[in-house]
Amino acid sequence: MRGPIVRLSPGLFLALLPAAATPSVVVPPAVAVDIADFAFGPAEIAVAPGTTIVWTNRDDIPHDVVAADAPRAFRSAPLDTDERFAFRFDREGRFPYYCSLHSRMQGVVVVR
Ligand SMILES: [Cu+2]
Repeated sequence: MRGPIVRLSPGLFLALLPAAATPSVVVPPAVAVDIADFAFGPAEIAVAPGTTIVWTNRDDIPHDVVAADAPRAFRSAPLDTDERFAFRFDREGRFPYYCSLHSRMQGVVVVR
């Protein structure tokens, strides 16, 4: 991450170098949920905080993925066949969602 440009004395600059050089790339886990035959599969899934859920529409008609609780944490655009939507769940809790095009299509992400 780049902060604002500031002038540092050479000594201070060197003092900061080790921290800046430490590798800190962490790839968070991702979990797949398929949308097929007018259903989310699995309809209920439990993940650890920081997990990204990736929904993929396997049907040949559009579906979307919309958080049920207000304020909505996520809302995808309508997904065509094989299109995906991803959302990272950082907070613990129970997050019901549905397809706004077919409201009987419902799912839940439990983060714990
Ligand atoms: Cu749908």
